[in-house]
This record gives sequence, C-alpha cells and structure tokens, in this order.
Amino acid sequence: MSKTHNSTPLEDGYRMPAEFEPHRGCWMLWPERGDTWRMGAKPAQAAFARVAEAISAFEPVTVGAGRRQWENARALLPEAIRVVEIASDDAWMRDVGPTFVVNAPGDLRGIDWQFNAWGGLDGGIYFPWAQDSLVAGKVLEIERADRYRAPLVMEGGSFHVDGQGTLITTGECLLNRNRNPHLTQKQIEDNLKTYLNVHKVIWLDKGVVMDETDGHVDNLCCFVKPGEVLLTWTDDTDDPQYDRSRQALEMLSAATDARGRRLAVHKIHQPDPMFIKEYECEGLDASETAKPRRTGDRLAASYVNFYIANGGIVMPLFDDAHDRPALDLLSRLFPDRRVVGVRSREILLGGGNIHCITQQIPTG
Ligand code: KQY
Repeated sequence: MSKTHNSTPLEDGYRMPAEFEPHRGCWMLWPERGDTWRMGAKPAQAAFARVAEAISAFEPVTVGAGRRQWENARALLPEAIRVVEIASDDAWMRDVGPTFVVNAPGDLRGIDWQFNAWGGLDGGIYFPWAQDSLVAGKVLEIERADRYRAPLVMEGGSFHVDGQGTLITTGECLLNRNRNPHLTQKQIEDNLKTYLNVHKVIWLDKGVVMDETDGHVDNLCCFVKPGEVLLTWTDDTDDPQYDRSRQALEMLSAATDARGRRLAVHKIHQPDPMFIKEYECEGLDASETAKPRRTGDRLAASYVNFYIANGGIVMPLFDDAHDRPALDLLSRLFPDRRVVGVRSREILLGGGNIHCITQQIPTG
C-alpha cells in the first residue's frame, strides 16, 4: 500500500521538477461522460487516442478507463499504451491526478490536492466528483509512490514550475472564493512553497477568457526553460483576451524568478476566436449536474496548452491560420524536441486541452 506522509515535501527534501525535465512516463484518463463529450464521447475518445499515441512515441503512457469503457479504450488505443481500470468523473488527469515530486536520489512521491470540480457548488463544472477525488491515490498505488495530502483546494493545471524554485499561477483561480476562501493569499502561497518546494510565486491576474477552470495558468502561460516563458497572445485590441494577455505580459516582464533573473517572455498568437457550433451541442446528453454547453459559447482555445514529453512536444491544432506559425515557434523554442500537432477541437469542447488531460511522472 502506498503510504500517506504527515510531513511535507519541503521537510522531506522533495521538489516538483519542471515539465521539461526527463520523464518516466505520462498518465491520462479516458473520456466517457455524455453531457460533456458529444456523441457519447466517441469523437473525444478518438482525439484522446491520438494524443496518447503521439506521446507514446516519446515515453510510456498509461490510460485509466472506467469499468464500462475499459474494453473500448483497450481496443482503441495502441498496444504500447497500458490501459488500467480507474473510475473517474471525467478525464482531466492534470487536475485530478497526483503532482509528482522527487528527492535527490530520485525517489518518487505524489501530492494529492483537494479537488472540488473547479469550484464545487459555487461555479464548479459538475457534481458529484467523488471518483475524481480518488484518482490521485489510485495512480500513486499503481506507481508504488507514497502520498502527501495537501490542505489546498486546487488543480494541477493551476500552476507551472520552472524546477528551479519558481512557480506561476493566477489569482483568478487560486484566490477564487470557490477554492480556499478560508486562506489568505500568503497562506496559499506558503502552502505552494511547502508542498512544491518553490521559493518564489509569481501571481498573474487572469487566465484565458471564458476558461471554465477560473483561469488556469496552463492555458495562458508556461515555462519553456528556466528564465523563459511563453504567453498566449492576440494583437486584436477588441478581443477581451487582449487586456488579459497584455496585463500578464506586464506582470511577467516586471517579475524576477527565484534565482533573481528577469523573465524573457515569448508571445504565441492564439487561434482566431472559436465558438461552440449547434451540431456540437446537439450531440450532448441532457444533464442537470454538469455545466451547460451552449451554441455560440466561446471556447478557451490556446496553443500554450501543450504537453512536453521526453524529446517531444505534443501541441493542439485547431485548423486555424495560426496553427503553422504556432508549430514553427514551438519548434524554434524547443530545438531539441520534435513538435507534433494533434487536432484537438474535440478536447477543447470539453473545456481544456492536451496539457489538461496529461500528467507527467518525472524521472528525478
Ligand atoms: O485546464 C485544465 N487543466 C483542465 C480543464 C478542465 C475542464 C473541465 N471541463
């Protein structure tokens, strides 16, 4: 049985490596809920399978599927991918899975955050989320990794680290009254420092417009390497994303990281604004327990929501004119990795993208 420690990663000498450090593998979940994924989740399953296959060219991938879908997932996923039975309420491994930490000899442990489906009954996305809450513990059992239970309601997509002591997050999410209303900003920051073993927290204000996670940073901005970040951008001053990205640019440009460096900020132009189409809504099951998805709602599309694998980048494509320049930019920013694009509108329709559905296991 994987042990749960009452101490903290900081006390025990564990830290969260950056995503661009080497991985042992990657975890994902399998989508199935019909009120979130249209047409009984079939198009989403095809998109998840493309992502899993793309990542598996670089590192081992494990996919957790519910008992009714295990056989189907097994049939649709390539042989090289391990498929295990794990119940979940949806398929966002970044947010419900453990955040892995390592110590100097390379031992692996995982942080199990408190999860409330992105806001609980105050703006959350679905109810109940009891199975999601168990996912991190189950993954840690399978990985034979010990566990920390962190006293913070939050999700893995709400922060990024540079592996050298710096974390970026957004106030829109972590200071939202629907996550940790009983804690001050300083107390939240202290918990981030204690559990992720970072020394500097850079607070941005807002994430991507219409992002149902309350502005997860993993859709807005990420580290490319220590001292360099990539920010989703638009030149259209009439787009509500403009002010959000502009403000983030100012905050990032004024910030220093844990080692006192000024950050270099690269801009990646977002795809043109995308909206849910009528036929996409028609394929959804009716539900009173999940967020309604309506024709014409803007989708929180961003190229920043990519996964960094060993020797590769798996990035979202949207059949948009900005796809090619985005792929070229990522190829320049990650010269030692092969950049692979996956058409991911079907994932975006569920409210996230490739980074949100993946969780890396660092080598340490
Ligand atoms: O941004 C993420 N890490 C996850 C997106 C979750 C969307 C839930 N429908």
